[in-house]
Amino acid sequence: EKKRIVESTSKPDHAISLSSSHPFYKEINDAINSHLNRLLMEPVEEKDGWVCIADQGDLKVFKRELEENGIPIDPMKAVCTVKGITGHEVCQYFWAFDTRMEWEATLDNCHVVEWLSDDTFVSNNVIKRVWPASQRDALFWSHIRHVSKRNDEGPDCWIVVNYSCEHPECQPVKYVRITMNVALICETIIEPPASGDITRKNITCKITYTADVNPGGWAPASVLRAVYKREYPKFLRRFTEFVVDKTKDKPILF
Ligand code: 18C
Repeated sequence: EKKRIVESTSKPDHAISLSSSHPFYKEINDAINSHLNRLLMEPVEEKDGWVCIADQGDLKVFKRELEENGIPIDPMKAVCTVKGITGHEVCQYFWAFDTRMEWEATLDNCHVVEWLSDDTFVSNNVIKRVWPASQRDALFWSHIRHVSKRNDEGPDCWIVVNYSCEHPECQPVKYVRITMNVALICETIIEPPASGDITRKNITCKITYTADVNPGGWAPASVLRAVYKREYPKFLRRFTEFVVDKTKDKPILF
């Protein structure tokens, strides 16, 4: 049985995992599976309309230009390799609500609307306004999961999905509501030392990030595309540096 806590910033007492009778249960499992399948089926590279908009070696961002009724909804994909952190750590910090404002540079504020279980909550992000467009917000469930190897080829990974939803306690009355389907998927590569324990020097995290965002109403395409081109690489750099910094003196969370 879920317990409802409004405006909470820390994890309250709630069910360990989401009940199969919860209205979001199927949607969450479907979204996780479709992201994992997509990751296995489609390598992140420049083909089929995908173009690289940032190449910094260890960090690459791709987009595919797409419009719906004149509104740009370009899907974004990024790959990033970072030494010294695990996929579990990266996903834990991407999902954790209490530290979101420490790495999110494009938000005015955010709050938890409802905790659904130990691994899932609904939150509201209010995004900084970009002139001349109206201010936006987003309402989404956020779910974290460890996925064990499905077979010999399949990856062992951690995944977080942030997926737009509705909630009676957070109606879209004040801002234009964006909708999104965002996933962060991480694999950990371990190169064991010849002798001794595994340290942070022996681990590398391979991150795949995908974002399908609909800005929810008119937005000037050229401004939006320029903001994305600047902000997505910045977000990945800033966020992964944040995780490196937060974990450097902590035991490795495998
Ligand atoms: O995935 C990220 N964060 C998650 C946790 O918060 C979550 C959020 C995803 C929202 C993603 C997209 C927002 C798009 C907003 C469109 C706004 C339209 C404005 C009209 C412009 C003409 O999953 C990390 C997300 C990293 C997002 C990078 C792109 C964000 C663009 C936001 C625009 C606001 C920029 C303000 C810049 C001011 C900087 C000082």
